[in-house]
Amino acid sequence: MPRPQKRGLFISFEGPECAGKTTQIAMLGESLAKMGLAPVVTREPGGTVIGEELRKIVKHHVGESAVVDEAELLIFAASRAQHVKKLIAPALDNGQIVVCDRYADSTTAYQGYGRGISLDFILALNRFATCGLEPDITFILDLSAEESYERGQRRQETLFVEDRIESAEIGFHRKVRNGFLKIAEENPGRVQLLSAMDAPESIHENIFKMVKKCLLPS
Ligand code: Z5A
Repeated sequence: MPRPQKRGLFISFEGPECAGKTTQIAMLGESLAKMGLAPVVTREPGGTVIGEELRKIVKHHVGESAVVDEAELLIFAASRAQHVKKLIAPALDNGQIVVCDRYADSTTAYQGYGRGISLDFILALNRFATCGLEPDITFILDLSAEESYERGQRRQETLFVEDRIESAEIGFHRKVRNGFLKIAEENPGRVQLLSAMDAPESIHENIFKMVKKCLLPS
């Protein structure tokens, strides 16, 4: 379904669990606020009432009631369809900056490269769910599965909620990481690949520099 030409700026953050997306999004939000800009910060799955309900289903049902791979893919797509039409596209059409914690690349990496579902099918489903809306710029924070696991362990000491996808075996997370690397390689115009092992401040400096370039093209 065609949608009006977007006028705002659409930024997505991607990468494995604990790569620092939340940290970087908060830092970017603060820097943009200092410029007098108020980005719409949102996340997937989630971002709308329906999306947040779907998030609970897909993340926290474990054991016998856990979703099967096919349902998992469709739930992420359903959350995204709702998100694009109800929140992202209207904000962009209104000239706003949208910063999204995960978007369609996560489906390619997790359900495609991780679970092994057909990449062609996922490409078509992503196009359908997003009405073809792609981010202007995507930051992939790259982290090894081992370091992601270590960071997750440290965090779980303070916050424990069972999470079905996070607790998948390390081999799955390695495939996901490689998937993100492949996505970066195949989309050099849109994707910026950054090491998540650098200090948060230094990662932020790079990100902010690139975002400013998009806002104020020379
Ligand atoms: N998923 C999917 O399968 N398919 C899809 O289409 C979509 C999603 C959209 C969403 O989980 C899950 O859904 C996710 C993929 C799947 N599952 N997994 N795995 P989520 O939204 O709850 O969580 P997440 O997206 O994986 O993010 P996270 O775990 O909250 O991590 P993060 O936001 O990237 O990192 P953080 O919270 O900023 O930092 C994590 C920790 O690392 C924290 O203790 C920080 O202090 C530390 N940190 C941050 N930056 C650094 C640096 N630079 N150095 C050292 N330590 C750092």
